[in-house]
Amino acid sequence: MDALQTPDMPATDAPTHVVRGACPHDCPDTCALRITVQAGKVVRIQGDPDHPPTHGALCTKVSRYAERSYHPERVLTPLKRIGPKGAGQFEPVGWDEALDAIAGRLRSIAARDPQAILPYSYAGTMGLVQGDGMAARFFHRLGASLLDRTICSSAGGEALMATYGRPVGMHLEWFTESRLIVIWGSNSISSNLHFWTYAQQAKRAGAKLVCIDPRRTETAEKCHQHIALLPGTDGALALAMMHELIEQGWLDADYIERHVHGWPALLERALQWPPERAAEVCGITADEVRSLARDYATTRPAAIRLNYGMQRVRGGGNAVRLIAMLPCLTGAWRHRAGGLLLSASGWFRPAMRTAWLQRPDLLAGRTPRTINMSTIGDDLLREASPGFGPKIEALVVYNSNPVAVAPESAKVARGFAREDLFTVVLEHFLTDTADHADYVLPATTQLEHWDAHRAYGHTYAMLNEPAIAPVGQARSNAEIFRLLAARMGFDDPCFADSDQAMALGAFDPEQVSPQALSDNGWAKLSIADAPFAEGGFPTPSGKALADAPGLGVPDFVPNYESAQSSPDLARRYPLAMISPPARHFLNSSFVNVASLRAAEREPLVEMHPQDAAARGIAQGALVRVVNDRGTYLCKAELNERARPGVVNGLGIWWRKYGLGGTNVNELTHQQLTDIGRAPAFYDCLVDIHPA
Ligand SMILES: Nc1nc2c(c(=O)[nH]1)N[C@H]1C(S)=C(S)[C@@H](COP(=O)(O)OP(=O)(O)OC[C@H]3O[C@@H](n4cnc5c(=O)[nH]c(N)nc54)[C@H](O)[C@@H]3O)O[C@H]1N2
Ligand SMILES: Nc1nc2c(c(=O)[nH]1)N[C@H]1C(S)=C(S)[C@@H](COP(=O)(O)OP(=O)(O)OC[C@H]3O[C@@H](n4cnc5c(=O)[nH]c(N)nc54)[C@H](O)[C@@H]3O)O[C@H]1N2
Ligand SMILES: [Mo]
Repeated sequence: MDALQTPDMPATDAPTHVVRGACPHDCPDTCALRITVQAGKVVRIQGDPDHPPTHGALCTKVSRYAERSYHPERVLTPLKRIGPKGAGQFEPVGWDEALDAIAGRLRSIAARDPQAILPYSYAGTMGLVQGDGMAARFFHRLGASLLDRTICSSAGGEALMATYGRPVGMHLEWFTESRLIVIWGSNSISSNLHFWTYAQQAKRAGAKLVCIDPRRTETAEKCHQHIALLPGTDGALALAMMHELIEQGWLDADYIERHVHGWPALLERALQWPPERAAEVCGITADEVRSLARDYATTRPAAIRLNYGMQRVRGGGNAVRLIAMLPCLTGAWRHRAGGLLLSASGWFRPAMRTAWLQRPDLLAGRTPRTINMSTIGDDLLREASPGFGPKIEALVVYNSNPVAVAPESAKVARGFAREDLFTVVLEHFLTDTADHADYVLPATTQLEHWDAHRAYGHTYAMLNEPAIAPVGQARSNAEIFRLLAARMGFDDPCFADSDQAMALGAFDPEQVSPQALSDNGWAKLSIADAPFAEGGFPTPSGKALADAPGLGVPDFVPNYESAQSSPDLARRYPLAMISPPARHFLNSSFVNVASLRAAEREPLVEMHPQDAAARGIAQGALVRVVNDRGTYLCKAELNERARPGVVNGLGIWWRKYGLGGTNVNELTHQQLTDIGRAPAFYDCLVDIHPA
């Protein structure tokens, strides 16, 4: 945690002023920023000391945000392709030329079938305006294919909806009062730093911290106990914990009776999971299962910080449903420092003016098909068919780098390389995806535009004011879609709304005080301290659902790829590979910031020394990580962060900064999770050979 002095800024006597901002990145922390500007330049970015979750501290990456915004390789003019697809050869063109050409092409495709046009975006910025604000209005009016935005959190998100009615959970702040914190599938120090600050306060006050993670992360090292289970086996562990709660008489019968629906059927299932059975599936000891259950049941208040790492497997949705039942069975929700937090995003839903921001009514009765962003590799390679609809002829990408981040990337890259595909990419940099564009349009960064933000790891609404004028000829995403709308002849008045008006109008003023937003840059939602102490889950019955409509009672669902579920495959590819985030990158963002890339050194796969010895692989050796889908070239990092049988391919390098133009998604597949249609990135068998 270090605040940054932007390097190489001339010291002048010019006066400075401070602008309030919000970190735009896809991270649970959504920090409040204080941006110091001098002579029209950002000279310093700090965390807001008054915003409780931020507490004046920023991560290393965002401390370097000015370095990213003033990066010499930033795209500063519109670019037109002059080389083969994917070669990244462009010439600068004027805005009018680029926008006229794009609107002309989109219009001619839309005249045949607008569903042949696909927007592709994720959370490069989580802003409500520069995310799916004006862009959503544009694509709704156009009648383009809809995008199912599943790449990150939809397995866990829909599992929470099935259990609690919405993705809601504990307040971040009360973790300080917990006596037991189970950090489950989260490397908090790396990807949820501000939660870790609260957890440390609890630790200093005597709380026990337990980490459940196949990898011995820096977070696991700092907990009292680390349970290194096999990837994709969390559901079995949760069932065995329930078994112990039942057998030892640790259930809160009164809470269950009043606030849980469907427990008897789940109880029957849990009784089939004695600790020995789960231990076998999870690759841990029965004592570990028992002690976890005992700690969880007998420590008050007990909190679970679940994160998305554990849901990136076939059974991720069922596992989240099972884990989300645990605090209902022990009554942990009775205390404000007990319960569970996976996502807080659902708390914002009633306060957001989503229909106004996104205008789905502009579809005017049309019901375009939906394309799942997680199967973009296959879908770009599909011909027209009655089941699929028209071939995808045009892609408009913003806030995402699918060629690097989507699963089975050889297919994704092949799809993006189609000569007949028209691709527009709104970007800050020439990413692997932008390299495949017909036109690249220069987008503003968070320092240069208005936005409004919700969070998924805390309960403060946030406002971002522009600190500086756009760098070069950059324009905000919203402005680019506004200009395209005008050229397409879209005349609904909503296409004239300014970025500022959209940011200030994003929240219902009755629920999020506009005064607080503009005075502080943030405003806390008003939610009870212990929101489910007396039940009141946002389900129709107000009860938590062990048995959910359409889904039934959750169960352990084994991985697609594991020794147990696919023994033939496991004989050929005996190592399970997970590919969690690298600490100094944010997904594939920041890979091009030299100081952060230097901190991550090289594309690495962590292996246990035993697994390496069996393959004649030495520390630092160049290796080929392989399966039937592809080959990833990287360096072997031998250490005990990896448990035997599991390797960690840290993500997500740009392919062009990788070795041999590869990254870890060469190996991942496009099969989807049980709930939420999400990718199963961490459900992946490989083998490793010296290169
Ligand atoms: N520094 C940094 N911060 C980030 C990101 C980043 O790339 N870099 N990414 C951001 C994004 S997009 C997201 S979605 C969030 C959340 O990101 P998450 O995906 O929750 O990332 P992590 O907190 O690293 O947690 C993943 C942890 O889960 C572990 N894991 C993998 N498989 C399993 C399993 O089957 N079971 C269990 N119990 N654990 C498993 C991994 O070893 C890893 O330590 O983080 C955000 N924050
Ligand atoms: N193997 C493996 N693959 C993974 C994961 C994993 O753990 N393992 N994690 C998955 C997860 S959780 C996620 S969320 C996805 C993330 O995947 P993406 O959402 O694609 O995230 P990034 O790679 O950070 O790319 C975001 C891009 O948006 C751009 N951007 C940022 N702000 C703006 C803006 O204001 N305007 C425009 N036009 N562009 C902007 C950035 O420059 C960046 O290139 O990756 C997934 N892929
Ligand atoms: Mo994510």
